[in-house]
Amino acid sequence: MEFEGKKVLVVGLGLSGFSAAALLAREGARVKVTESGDSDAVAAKRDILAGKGIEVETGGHTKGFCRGNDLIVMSPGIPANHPAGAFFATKDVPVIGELELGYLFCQAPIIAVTGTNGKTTTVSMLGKIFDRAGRYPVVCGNMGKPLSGEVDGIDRSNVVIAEVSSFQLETTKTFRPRVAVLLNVSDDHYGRHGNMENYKRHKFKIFSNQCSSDRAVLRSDLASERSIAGLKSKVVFFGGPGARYRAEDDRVMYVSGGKEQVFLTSEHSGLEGRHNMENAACCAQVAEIWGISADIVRSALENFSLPLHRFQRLGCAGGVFFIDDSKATNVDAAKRALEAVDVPVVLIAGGEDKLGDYSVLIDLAEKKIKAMVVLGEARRKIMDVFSDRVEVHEALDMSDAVKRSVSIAGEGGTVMLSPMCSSFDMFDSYSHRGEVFRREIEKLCGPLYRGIKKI
Ligand code: UMA
Repeated sequence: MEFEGKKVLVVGLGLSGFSAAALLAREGARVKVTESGDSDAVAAKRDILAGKGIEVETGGHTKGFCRGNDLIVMSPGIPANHPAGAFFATKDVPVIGELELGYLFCQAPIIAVTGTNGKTTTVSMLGKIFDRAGRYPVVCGNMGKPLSGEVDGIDRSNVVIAEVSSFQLETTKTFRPRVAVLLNVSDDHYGRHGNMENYKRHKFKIFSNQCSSDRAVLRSDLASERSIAGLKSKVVFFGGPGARYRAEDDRVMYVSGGKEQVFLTSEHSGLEGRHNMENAACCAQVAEIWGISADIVRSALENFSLPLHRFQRLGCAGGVFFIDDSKATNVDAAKRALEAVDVPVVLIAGGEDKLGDYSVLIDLAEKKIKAMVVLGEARRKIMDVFSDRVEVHEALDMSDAVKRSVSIAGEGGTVMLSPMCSSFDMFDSYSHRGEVFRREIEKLCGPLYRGIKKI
């Protein structure tokens, strides 16, 4: 696509909109940006873009500003059917998302990873493996680094390892990863996609432009999905029975020389929980497709540090152990965390409801939860679901939640934040929520020491 002289409107001035606008301006497009917010952060970005000759509208989207374009580039957080869409687009004006824009300028092959949970962990692991193998990976995407902001520094010697979300996939057109991974699909983002069918449709879009020389890598339990029959790429499964790399409790098994052997253990990698073994199995499969040896994969994953706020053992303070799993923004993620603990914990949960089905956790909760402390918008809903079977307490805020949890957990007990909900009702992001959790612990109990107990 030629951008020189094209009139392009970028909608939203978050991370994606900023990177997209800057890239378009460098390519000679006549860029305008429209943004509903007017915070200091927005003003700072507006000033930088103004210096590049980009016109920015803040504090709302107006028809006059938004009309008359050759192309619209949407930020992923803004749905394609946004009420102001009529201002942005008419039926003759193409609409793409920031991921598609980045893809159009990307010279390197792409390995793209989507799924409800485990995306950031998996791209981080792949980044380490590809780095160890000397393949110059660029890890980017939904984990906080838009592809359009990276493409300038990428050439054919690199491999892009992109985390992609259903929001980003909604507005792709030609995006074609050489290897596309679907880690798992469970209840999430119903506020945006409406139901499971739509959500899955967007996830499966990751494969839609692949050719027969490309690979689709999916978790084994997705084998019965009808959409698989229509994929043009070669399909490879990981994780479950029959797969070359499968997860089994705290290890990854693989078939080599006709025999099944241990590939990786929790002890070697420091990874805990079956879900992380599945992520590691997926990485081993992707690395094999790229011709990277098993020894390199194993050495890259030795003592692997998970990204922050993902089942992160914070340590011990005031005799209580703490786990920060603030990234568990849906029910399935919290389920995986509860499966990974082997003593009952005091669970801090709640936040902005994502319309998931909390009741699927009831049986597990009876075994793994000593008590629950709930906060945020979803607290009453969660309380209604669990209170017949588990002790549940309501908290006003994170400070109150930490105080109540510590007193219930007692000496030697464990408190885990694994909220099952997004953070936006009370915090800026899941990482902000995790940071406040840690701060409140240290305020109440003193400094955290690395825990010595295996929970
Ligand atoms: N805005 C408008 N009009 C509206 C609504 C919003 O102008 O009607 C503005 C907001 O005021 C804000 C901007 O749009 O300034 C936000 O755009 P955005 O929500 O697309 O956010 P970005 O900062 O561009 O971040 C996005 C991803 N966010 C979402 O998809 C919601 C980030 O993923 C990602 O890291 C980033 O691009 C870089 O690729 C976050 C996320 O929560 C972590 N993702 C979801 C998830 O992982 O579950 C999908």
